[in-house]
Amino acid sequence: MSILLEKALASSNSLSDIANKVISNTRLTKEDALRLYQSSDILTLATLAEHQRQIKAGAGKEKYVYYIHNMHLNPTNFCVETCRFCSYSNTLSKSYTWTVEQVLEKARTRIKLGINEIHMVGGLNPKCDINYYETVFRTIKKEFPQIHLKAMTAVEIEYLSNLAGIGYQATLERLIEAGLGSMPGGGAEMFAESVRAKMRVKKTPASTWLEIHGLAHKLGLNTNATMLTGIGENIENKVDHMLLLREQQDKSGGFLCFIPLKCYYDGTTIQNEVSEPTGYDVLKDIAISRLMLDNFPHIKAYWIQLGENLAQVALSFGADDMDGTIGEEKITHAAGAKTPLELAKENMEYLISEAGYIPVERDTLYNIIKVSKENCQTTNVPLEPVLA
Ligand code: V47
Ligand code: SF4
Repeated sequence: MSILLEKALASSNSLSDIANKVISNTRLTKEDALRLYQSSDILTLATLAEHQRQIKAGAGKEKYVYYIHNMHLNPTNFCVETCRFCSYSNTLSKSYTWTVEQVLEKARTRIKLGINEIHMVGGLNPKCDINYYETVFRTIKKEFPQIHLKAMTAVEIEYLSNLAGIGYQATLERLIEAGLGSMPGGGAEMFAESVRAKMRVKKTPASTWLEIHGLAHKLGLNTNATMLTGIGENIENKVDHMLLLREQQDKSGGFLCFIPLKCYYDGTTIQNEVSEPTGYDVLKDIAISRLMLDNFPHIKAYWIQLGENLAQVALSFGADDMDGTIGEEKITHAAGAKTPLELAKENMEYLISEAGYIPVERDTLYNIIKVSKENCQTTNVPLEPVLA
């Protein structure tokens, strides 16, 4: 047992009862999570989360940190919803909607560079109905059968179902038939109704978001889950959000990864009504989610929103995934993120190994593609421009 873990267990430590639960693999309660959020003993929290990360990783993989060579692809930014934190969506006059051929052209450029996943999400646009997405998926899969399509949030599934007048399960079945491989975790925002009301989130309440993920799991799809912070929530809202996800995972078991997100405010009017998460808050979200979501295999430090430096630190707070190379991020950059739009694989490996972990390139379902050598001599390389 490490010295830090022994210190966490010492009876003088105010979190020692929680530390004992973590070591003995006893599920943490809502009260435990609230105490962890209220505590300023961030190093004990990190120690416990790192311990849990290692247990989940399995023997021989304790130091593995995953990343994926992927692209984000957003076919439309027109959206019928008006969530107050969103700077990505636009009204008709300022919006874009790509044709199937334009989507394919974007995909081709990146697929040539060796990506193996397309992460595709977009606004809720009546022009992009289920027929549009079926055609998009089929066209991509016909030309590139090896590419994994991680696409459609539960919010989009709800919208497409309503447009087509069919059930969620029928919508999912049609999209799976067309090539959908898994679903990302977006659109969960904060499940608490009080926060949603303030942020004017009318779409997909918690029960519907969870129902759609449960159905996807039943149909054999893996999915992810997110939680958007910095939108006027309190710590109880965050803990309740995690508890709902943990309960759903107990029932349906198909979540692969949890991603705490952090709001950016450019182009929104909410700055003065909410408190912006600090670095401390972000690290607590990562660590506490690792401890509370004991049935989730992976916790992601999304470098686009955390920044590369904080994402590196998050690896010592329970995160075991740094997401991907991405290609061209639009949603957070529309709201003022200053991180690069993309990172080369070498940069991802550099960040991970500099933080003391072993970079592992993975596919969407966490099958290992390449394990870097333990002391890999990676360097931070400048990116070649790829977009025309
Ligand atoms: O659902 C919207 C959030 C999400 C803002 O599943 C904002 O692997 C910050 O879900 N500032 C999309 N965030 C991103 C997402 C995601 C990202 C990476 C990996 C995965 C995965 C999922 O971004 C939206 C919404 O919650 N968002 N506006 C904003 N101003
Ligand atoms: Fe539309 Fe999603 Fe933006 Fe809400 S967060 S306005 S649903 S694109």
